Amino acid sequence: MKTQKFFLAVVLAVIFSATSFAQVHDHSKMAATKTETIKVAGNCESCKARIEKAAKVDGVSKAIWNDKTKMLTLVYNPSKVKSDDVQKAIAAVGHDTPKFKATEKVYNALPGCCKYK
Ligand SMILES: [Cu+2]
Repeated sequence: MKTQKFFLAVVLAVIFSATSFAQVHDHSKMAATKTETIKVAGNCESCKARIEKAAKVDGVSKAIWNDKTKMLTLVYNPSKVKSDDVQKAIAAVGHDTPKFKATEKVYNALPGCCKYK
């Protein structure tokens, strides 16, 4: 009985480590890119340029903001950059995202046409 339990524990340990290894392996294989759409507040063409420029941080391969839908399409490498970091960078130049808000100081410094509040 004791040996049986021990054997079972060994089998389980082997299965567990094999599964976690497989997961790690899979993860590195699919770490290519992730596409996400994020709502970003803004108005015009200069907002678009500002948002897209701010969103192009290291690890972001594509950032396209639509001034009609206010949606930013983001293609990025999740192993290099997090969506939150991109949203922080966008908020830092004056544009609100669902998670991060622009500071009043930065917002007030935006040109008149870009005041979205
Ligand atoms: Cu604008």
